[in-house]
Amino acid sequence: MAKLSGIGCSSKTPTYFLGQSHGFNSVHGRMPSVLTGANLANRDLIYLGVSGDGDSASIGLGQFAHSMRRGVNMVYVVENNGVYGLTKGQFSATADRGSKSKRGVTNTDSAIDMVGLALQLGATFVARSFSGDKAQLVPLVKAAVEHRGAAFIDVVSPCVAFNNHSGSTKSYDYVRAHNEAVNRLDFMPRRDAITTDYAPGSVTDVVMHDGSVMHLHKLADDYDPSDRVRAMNYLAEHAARGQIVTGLLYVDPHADDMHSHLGTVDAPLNSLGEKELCPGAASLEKFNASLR
Ligand SMILES: Cc1ncc(C[n+]2csc(CCOP(=O)(O)OP(=O)(O)O)c2C)c(N)n1
Ligand SMILES: [Mg+2]
Repeated sequence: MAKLSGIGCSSKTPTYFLGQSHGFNSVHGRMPSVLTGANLANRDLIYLGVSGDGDSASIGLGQFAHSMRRGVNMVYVVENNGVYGLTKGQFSATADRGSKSKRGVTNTDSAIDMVGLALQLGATFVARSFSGDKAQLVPLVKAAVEHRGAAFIDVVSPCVAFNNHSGSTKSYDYVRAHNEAVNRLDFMPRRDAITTDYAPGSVTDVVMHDGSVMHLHKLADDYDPSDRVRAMNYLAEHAARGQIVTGLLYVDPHADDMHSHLGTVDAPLNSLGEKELCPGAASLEKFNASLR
């Protein structure tokens, strides 16, 4: 397991768990490129990137975008509180227009919806949840770990110090009042016997690469998590009504990751020796000839 992060209260999270894992606390907004490099060198690790809304939607927006479109095999978690918590509560790029800071200042800029961006950029597993809803969030994280490709989870995480007051749209009270869950997820690892017992139409099963199964309990009848374009519309329609859509919003169970796009060898690149890396003049000649 390799856990990587940027800078912020959120990016401190990997310090608090998985003490035996590889860890890298990178520069502000640079987690995605450091993670991409590590993943290229050693594809045999589980990659977990933890970031904040400032780290990923402001200084690191470009890095976030390219890790999504390249399909880097990772779980990318943004702890989204709508503020730069560590530097004492300035509005971040995900703060809703019209929401108020703790000091009463109104935010006049449009908000970036990271879920909308991830969908548009080609992420193959896109979800949103709430730090106050463990029952929804934990299976989403488990399923994201088993997904092969870029898995993005936007976790609305109220900042109790700077953004949990009545003018905030990222407070516990506001999110509880406006949360629209599209589905509930059970995650069944492959080692378990899989038995199903459900009323037809109320559950959708998604089989992952390794054979594990996601049971999706539909809460919104009109919601189809396999349709990227409809997911984008659904998100936009509900955002216009002030609703925060949560759950597994999009998944492509047949997704591929960056290594398969690039056609790299199965062995981690950091394990290749001189023989594989310098195959000799004859191989070079053959390769050059193929380009002439
Ligand atoms: C290059 C650089 N610019 C600015 C900063 C100052 N800085 C530290 S954390 C931060 C924002 C963090 O916001 P977010 O990612 O939302 O994390 P939170 O603390 O809210 O979890 C900023 C601007 C920095 N550390 N490095
Ligand atoms: Mg933040």
